[in-house]
Amino acid sequence: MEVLLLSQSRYSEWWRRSTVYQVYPKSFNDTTGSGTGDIRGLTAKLHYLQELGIDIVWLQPVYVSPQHDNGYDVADYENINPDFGTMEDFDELVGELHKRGMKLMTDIVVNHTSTEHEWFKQAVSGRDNPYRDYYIWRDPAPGGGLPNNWQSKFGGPAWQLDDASGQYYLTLFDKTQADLNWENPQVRQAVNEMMLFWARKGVDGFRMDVINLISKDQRFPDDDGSVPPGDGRKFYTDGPRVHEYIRGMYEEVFGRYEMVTVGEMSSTTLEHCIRYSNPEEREFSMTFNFHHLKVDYKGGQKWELMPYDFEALKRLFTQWQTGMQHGGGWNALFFNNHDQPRALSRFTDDDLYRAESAKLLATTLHGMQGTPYVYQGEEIGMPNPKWNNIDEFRDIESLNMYRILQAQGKSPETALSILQERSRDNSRTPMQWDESPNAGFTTGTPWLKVDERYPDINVQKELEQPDSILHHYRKLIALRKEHAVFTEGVFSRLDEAHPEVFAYSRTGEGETLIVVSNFSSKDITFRFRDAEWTGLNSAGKSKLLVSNTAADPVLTQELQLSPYASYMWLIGN
Ligand code: TEU
Repeated sequence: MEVLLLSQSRYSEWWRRSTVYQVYPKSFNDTTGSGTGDIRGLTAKLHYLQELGIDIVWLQPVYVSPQHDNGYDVADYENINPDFGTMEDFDELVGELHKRGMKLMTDIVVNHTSTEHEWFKQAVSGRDNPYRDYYIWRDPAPGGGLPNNWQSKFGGPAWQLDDASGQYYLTLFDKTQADLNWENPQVRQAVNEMMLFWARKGVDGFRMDVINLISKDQRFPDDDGSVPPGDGRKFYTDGPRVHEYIRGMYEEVFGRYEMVTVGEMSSTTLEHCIRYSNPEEREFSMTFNFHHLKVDYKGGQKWELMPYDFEALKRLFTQWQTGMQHGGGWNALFFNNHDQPRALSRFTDDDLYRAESAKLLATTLHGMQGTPYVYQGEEIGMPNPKWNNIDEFRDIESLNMYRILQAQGKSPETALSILQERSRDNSRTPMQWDESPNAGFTTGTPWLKVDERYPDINVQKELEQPDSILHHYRKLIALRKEHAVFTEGVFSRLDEAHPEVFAYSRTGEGETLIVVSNFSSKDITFRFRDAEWTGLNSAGKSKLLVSNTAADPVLTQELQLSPYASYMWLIGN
C-alpha cells in the first residue's frame, strides 16, 4: 500500500503530462517587417499552439543583448531587447497564454553575461571595483600566457586578456560571454532577485541555460584528458558546488512559486541528472542531456562526421529511460532544439520519406517517459536547409568553426560540407507558415534565409491535410493526457539489437504501450522474442493508437514493416 501511494504521488505534478513547445523568437513570426521575429508575433500564433495541444511555451532569450550569440549573451536581464518588442508586449504574452490555460517558461542564462552587461563594465573598470568578483579572473600562468588550457565551446582558448589589469577572465562560450563567479554569494543573490522579478510577472517556469557549468573547480587545473572521464566532461562540468547552488535557487525562487524548471546539462552524467531532477532533492523538475545527440560525433568530436550509430542511440535512450525511472528523476524528451541540426535530416530520410520519418521520430520519442519538447518547425517536418555558401550562415559557432576547420587544413568545400551537417543554423531558419513570400514569416528581409522548400513544407498545408505530420503530433500530445501509461509505464527495450528496428514497451497499471519503429528505408520483418510475446499477449487486447502508414496493422508476433513505418499500440482490457 505504501509503495502504491508513493508511486502515485511521484507522478502527480501537472508538468509530467504536459508537452512543451520551444520558440526561437528570432525566427518564429515577424510582425514589424524588420526581418526578425518578435514577441507579438508569438502572441499572434498562440491559437496555433493551443490547437496543437501545447501546455507550456518555452520562450528563448528576449532580453537586452548585443546578439552575438542570439540572446544567450545577456546585457540586461530585466528589460526586453527592442528588436523583440517591449515589456508591455511581454506582459500581454503572459496574459494571453494564461487566458488559454497555457504556461510560460523563459530562458535564464546565468553561467555568463554579455561583456556589455553593466556588471562586467564595472568589473573591468578596476581591480577594486565591487563588481570585479562577479566574474572569474586569473593572473597569467607563471611563465606568462593563459592561466590554463581550457577551451571555449565555440573554439579557441577559454580565457580573454583584459589589457588594463593584465588579468584574464573566463569565457567558456564566446569571448563576449564572461562566466559569472558563483562562488560569490552576491552573484547568487543577484541571480535570485532577477528570477524573482520574472516570477512576480507571472512567468511559470524557467529553462536554465548550461546550468551544470556554474560551479568551477577552484584549483582551475589543466584539462589533461583523464579527469573526469567521458566525452566533453571538464573541471567545470557538474562541479563541486553545483547541487548546493541549484538547491539555493529552489529554496529562494522555484519552490516558492511552484515553478516548472528544466536544466540544460552539458556533458553530464545519469547520476547527476537523477539528483538534479528527483523532487526529493529540491532542485529542478527535469533535465536535458545530450548523449543521444552525439551518436554521429566521430571520436566524440562534433566537427568530425560519421554516419550515426543506431545501436548507440537505442542504448542511450534505454539507459536514460531506465536509469531516470529507477532513480526518481525525470527526462526532458527531445530530438531537436536550436543548437542541433534537424533530427529529420540527421537520423532519417528528409526527402523521399520525409513525412513517414517525421512521424516515426515523433512516435518513438513521445512514447517514452518524460516531458516531450517540440521545437518550432519539427511539427511540420522542416528539414535542414541546403546551404550554398558561407555568407548564408549567421551562427557565431559556425563562423568560428569555418575558420578553424580551414586552419586545420580542411578545404573551404569540406568545411562547408561539415557545416551543412552540423551548423546550429540548420534549425534556426524562419518558421514556415504558408506559401506566401518568405513563408509568411516576414514582409521584410529575413535575418537568416528561409528554406526554399517552404511552398511544400508549411503550416497551412499541414493544417489542410488530415494525415499530416502536424496532425500526427496533435494525436500524440492528446494521447499523453488520456493514458496514465505515458507518464508512469516502465520502459523495456524489445528489439534485441535489431539493425533497423527500435521497439520498446511501457508497462503501467492495466495498460501497456508498444512502440515499433523501422529506422530504415527497407521493407523488413520484425519478430518479438517468444518470451516477450507471451507476456504481451497475456496483458490483454491490443489496439492501434498511432500509425504512419496506410496499413494500420494489428499487433502480431511477426510484423512486416515498410520503410520508416512506426506504430504504437495500447494493450489493455
Ligand atoms: O547551449 C549549450 C551548449 O553547450 C550547446 O548545445 C552548444 O551550442 C554546443 O555545445 C556548441 O557546440 C546553450 C544554448 O542553448 C546555446 O544556444 C548557447 O549558445 C550556449 O548555451 C551559451 O549560452
